[in-house]
Amino acid sequence: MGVSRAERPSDRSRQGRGQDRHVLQPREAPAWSAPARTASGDAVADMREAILAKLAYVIGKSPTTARERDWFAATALALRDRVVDACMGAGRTVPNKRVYYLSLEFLIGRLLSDAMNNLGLVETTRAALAELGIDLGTVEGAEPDAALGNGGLGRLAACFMESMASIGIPAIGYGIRYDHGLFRQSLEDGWQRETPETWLAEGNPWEFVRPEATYTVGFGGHVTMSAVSEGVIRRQWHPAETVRAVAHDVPVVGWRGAHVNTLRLWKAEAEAPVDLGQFNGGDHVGAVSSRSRAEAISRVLYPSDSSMAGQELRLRQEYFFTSASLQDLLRRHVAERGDVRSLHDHAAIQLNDTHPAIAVPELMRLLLEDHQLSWEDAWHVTSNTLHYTNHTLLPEALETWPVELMERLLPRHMQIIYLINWMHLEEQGKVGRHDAAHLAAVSLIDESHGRRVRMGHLAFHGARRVNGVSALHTELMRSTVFRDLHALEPEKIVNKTNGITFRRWFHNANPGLTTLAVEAVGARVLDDPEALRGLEAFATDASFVARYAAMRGARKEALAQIVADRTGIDIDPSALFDVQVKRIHEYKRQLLNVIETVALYQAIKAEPHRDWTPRVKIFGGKAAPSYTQAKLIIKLACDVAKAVNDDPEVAGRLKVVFMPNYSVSLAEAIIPAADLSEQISTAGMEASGTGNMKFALNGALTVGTLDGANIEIRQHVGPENIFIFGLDAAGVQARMATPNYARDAIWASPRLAAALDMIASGRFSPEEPNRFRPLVDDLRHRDQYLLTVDFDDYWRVQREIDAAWNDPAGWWRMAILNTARMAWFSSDRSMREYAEEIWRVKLG
Ligand code: 26W
Repeated sequence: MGVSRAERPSDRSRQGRGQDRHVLQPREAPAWSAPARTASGDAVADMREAILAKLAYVIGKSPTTARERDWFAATALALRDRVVDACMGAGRTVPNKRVYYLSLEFLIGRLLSDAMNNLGLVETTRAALAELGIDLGTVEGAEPDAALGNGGLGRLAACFMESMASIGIPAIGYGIRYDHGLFRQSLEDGWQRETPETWLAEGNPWEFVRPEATYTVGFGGHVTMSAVSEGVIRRQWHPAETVRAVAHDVPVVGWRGAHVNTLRLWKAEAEAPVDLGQFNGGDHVGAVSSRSRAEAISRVLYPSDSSMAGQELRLRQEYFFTSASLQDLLRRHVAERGDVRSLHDHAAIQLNDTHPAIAVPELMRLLLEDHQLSWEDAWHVTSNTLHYTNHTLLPEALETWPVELMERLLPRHMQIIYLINWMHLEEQGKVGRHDAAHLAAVSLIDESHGRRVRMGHLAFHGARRVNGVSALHTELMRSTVFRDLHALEPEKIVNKTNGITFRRWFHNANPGLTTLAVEAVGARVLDDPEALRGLEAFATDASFVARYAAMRGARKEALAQIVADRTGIDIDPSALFDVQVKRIHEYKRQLLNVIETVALYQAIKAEPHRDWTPRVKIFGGKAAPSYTQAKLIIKLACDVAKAVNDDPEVAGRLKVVFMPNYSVSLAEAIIPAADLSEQISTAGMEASGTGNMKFALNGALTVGTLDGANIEIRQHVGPENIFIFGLDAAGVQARMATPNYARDAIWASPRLAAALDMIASGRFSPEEPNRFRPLVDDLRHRDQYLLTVDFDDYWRVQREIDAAWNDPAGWWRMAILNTARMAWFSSDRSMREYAEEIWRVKLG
């Protein structure tokens, strides 16, 4: 065992590594973690000895030589043993039906506090470490985030995994064990720089490697035909290249340790580490090149969640994990049930967006070729087992793959897709739909710009149920992208509004607020979020309000410290913290927020003596590395921040911060400290949003458009407790059809015109006056996302918010009512709905 290199603090700070280590919630003992206070001496001693044993015998360190990271690994390994105990204790009976959640992304974050909290071991672990002179918060901070996802879709998958384990849905999540998760973002003079993320650099104490669960995945090659009997032809694929998929299992423990599920992540390995023939022939480089080609598949997460890049490696990733997962679940099914024909009775497969949509032809292929089913039987099983969730309707994000690429990489799948499509179009003929426009609209192949496979259509056609992620989004699926397919099968599309796990986003992220809730309405609230409703009675209770406000104040002070550490900017915790954190995308309209900031800056400078409500605008989020416009928006936010923060005339009224390297851990520190949550996407474009739910649950008030789940949040918290502005989805559609809407909107709004002029003038970029022209020119001439149209109403509602802030009793009442009324947005509720209405699976 090697002795680890001594840590060099100077290196760490230079690379910006380890900077997330201090993203921590205050970890005062929460009164509600019951075993905690009563953590018996025995339990603490057992935990202490378990940690010491891991430190010595697995890490090979003594308490005197152990670094923070070693203490983390030892603690995680000790906790993992308890997870295994919980798993074994739950019995090893075969469930009647399992859910398989296939997702190219799982944006997990840290697991230690999740595991401790769900096992009721927070206080035991804290006490055990304290006896060793170690602070639990420091140990938690040493865990790297597992950032195996980009944003909403990946984080949703992580919330769903935790909820399924908590409510007892037997499930296995399948994904890729990327060596490098989402890139690390730094800001160099306001410009985003990306560096590789290295979460596995010191191993992953949570995972179990399962070499016995290894499958072969093929690529390329050709297909042969052979006559089996009169009129029966079998086709066989002979791949040119094969890659091994090796399972790595992360246990997912549910609330109170009642259930443990598995997240199975595939690592790509070469069939042979070196080609010995080539090696002995002297071609040493060639001998290892097939290895690098194979291993490249699980090397890195694609960092775009907004546009479809169409690169071959991405398709290889999609097929790699889908094939391995289907082979694995088929093997398990046959071992448990004997007959593959009953797969749909015992397995429900959920495709998280179209990224695993190749499952449609792959499951067909495996059933036809490995299990010798007839086409009809294979299609019956496939189309009753698969289900598909759509997460976006933005045209540039809808996956399509060139037929030419599919034929080269997956020739057998392309044949199967052709046959599925042929039968699908034949069906249309049988019901009298011969018109070319209709057939072109429902075809799985888009012939309009080169020939491409429409993965959304493929997933839709192959699935038993298709769902959207908010009421509005589901309605728009029916009326836009899937209109023609929906007309053929009107029962197929159902809505399943997203949710968030309250264990991470309430109990763990906000122990102070959770304690208040427990004190007010009882410990039942930990198991049944509907009990939060009882907080309504406290919304005007002076003593409760004071404690709620004090709790928020403490989190704002903690965030102010993090902001100062990371950016050098001092912010005043008594100001209104106005937060927009999420991926940077034009449709999310961070630019609208920045322009409103500029307009506010101008207004304060014009009337410096008015009683302006002190505000801190906090931004955070990553731009896809190739998304030039998004990167320019980050730069603008940083340049505006510099000008505003340096201007003594607005000091004490306005500050602007762009927090670098937004992550799950940073979200856990920011969200409980927010007063205002910005959810301002162009109506019709944000499928759901889930950050919106996290903020509202933690008592931030929302300023938002009638988009995605904002609409349902308004229904639950009440229209008087949320700030809505702007056009609705129908209004957006109508306005887009009118010519020159941007020019007219700017003409009608001197305030907007002045803000745009100031940005275009180079006021924020004197060293490069034209830097932001592309942003302003786009708004003046195109404005695809209707910023100009919504600006005045956004300004109006922001001033309404200023006024509301100046009535503290009213503000806190609204905040508390938000917390009290958000229970429905628990991902436990989402998962129960999927279980009953999509998967038809019983809770364990
Ligand atoms: C092919 C490139 C690509 C990659 C990922 C395109 C699109 C995606 C995702 C589907 C984008 C995504 O994360 N969508 C988000 O899903 C969340 C969970 O349902 C929703 O809350 C967000 O509104 C939606 O943008």
